Amino acid sequence: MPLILAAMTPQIYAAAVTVVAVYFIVLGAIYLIRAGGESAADKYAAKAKVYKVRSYYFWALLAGLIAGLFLTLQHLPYEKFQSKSGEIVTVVGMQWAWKMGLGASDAKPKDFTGSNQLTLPADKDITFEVTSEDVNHNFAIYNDRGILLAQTQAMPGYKNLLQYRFREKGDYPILCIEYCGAPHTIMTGKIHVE
Ligand SMILES: [Cu+2]
Repeated sequence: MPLILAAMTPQIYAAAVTVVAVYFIVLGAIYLIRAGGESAADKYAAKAKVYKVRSYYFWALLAGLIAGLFLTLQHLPYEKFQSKSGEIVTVVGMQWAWKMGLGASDAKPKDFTGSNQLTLPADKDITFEVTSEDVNHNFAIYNDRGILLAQTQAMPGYKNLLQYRFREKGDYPILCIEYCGAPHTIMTGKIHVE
């Protein structure tokens, strides 16, 4: 079991929790629909049952919340991000490409020249300064298995900071995950980590 949990990505975990939760919601709805067709006394009994379940649900939720806080808060404070010792990468989104370059940039987003391919070091704190020269985009870093690792909005007039540390060497696809026009899907890039 711990092995299975270790192999689960947050996305798969969220999907599993959603499926289980939907199952219980559907069960509850079926129960209520069936109870609705019964006499007034049965309805009253059904209501009392639901209220009883609701109090169990409350305590289960509270216990889950406390357990969740206990399990997550003990990791605090989160790893301090020493961006001074790391790299800064400027990222500009445009219809329909990414411009990336090493270092901070004072150039206007339209004037910034960059490439949709970039090589970065592994195990170093990287701060992406993300903006857009036209409409809203979303800068998303994936691994080679198609799992989303980090993302932030690329917005005209704003510089959003995204901090990430690549633990493994390899190629990381960059996608835009904010619909920005018909050719949105060609808005890709690649970060090579070595
Ligand atoms: Cu897009």
